[in-house]
Amino acid sequence: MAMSPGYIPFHPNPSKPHYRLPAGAVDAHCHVFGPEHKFPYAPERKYTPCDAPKEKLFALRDFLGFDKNVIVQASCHSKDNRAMVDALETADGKARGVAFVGEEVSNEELEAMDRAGVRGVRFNFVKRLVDFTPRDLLERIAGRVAPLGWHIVVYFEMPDLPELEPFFTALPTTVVVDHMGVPSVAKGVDHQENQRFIRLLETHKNFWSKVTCPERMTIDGPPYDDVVPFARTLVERFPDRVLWGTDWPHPNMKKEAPDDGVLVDVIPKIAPTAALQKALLIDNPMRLYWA
Ligand code: 0GY
Repeated sequence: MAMSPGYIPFHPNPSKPHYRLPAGAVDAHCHVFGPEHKFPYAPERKYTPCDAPKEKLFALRDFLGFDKNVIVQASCHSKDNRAMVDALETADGKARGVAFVGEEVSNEELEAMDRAGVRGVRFNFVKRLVDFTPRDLLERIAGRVAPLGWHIVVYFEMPDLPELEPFFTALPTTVVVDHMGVPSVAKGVDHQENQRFIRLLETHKNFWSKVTCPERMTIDGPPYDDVVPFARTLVERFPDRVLWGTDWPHPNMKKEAPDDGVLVDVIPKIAPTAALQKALLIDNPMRLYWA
């Protein structure tokens, strides 16, 4: 199957970051796509990506200086978690995963995924990526994964937070928000929309945020300085509940594929001290995924 029209493949040769990652750093948000001949894309997908197999992900991990990956199931594979689980099983303990499941998943399947290194499920509320799922169905899934000690990753865009917040705050697990809830850079850090998100983390200690994807929010483009204040605010206020990741292979970018080396160089701007960097890159992901 050909890539979706306009789909931009990942950067062919990212630069070496200037920032040297601490030993043991975790890339806590990335994906594997295909290869399609082995792991076909889901019929209900909203886009067909460029293959981004585990070998490429592991090579990028080593090139950038990361030690481990957290591989998040993306919507183009929908509920078929085989490519992600295969990557976990062949990563020598250096990868954990977040799955996407429906109610039909059996307890045996959940337990097998747990043994492979899955530690969470993702609820995706971004309308261009997935169809609507009734909240009561998601509540039942949450109730089944909670006893495994798994967390729930939520992907939404900030204008939708008021509607989703009551559902989120009733979840019985740790809740990890993808990409800072995708704030509007034009509106600014102090806008009530973003302040509402900060209050959510302040009030609910089970909420974490990934301080990821400046390339999806930036107006000015690389090196993404216009997004830095959003991420830095979260890192400084919630140093023990933030995660960082590349988002490789960067599905559905509109203009250009980001250079992963340039993305890594954002880290010291959003986590300006060695202690914050250690929390963001090592302590937090290790606590959530390898404990
Ligand atoms: C991301 C972002 C995107 C896609 C997916 O599940 C997905 O297909 O996550 C996106 O297009 O915003 O988290 O990598």
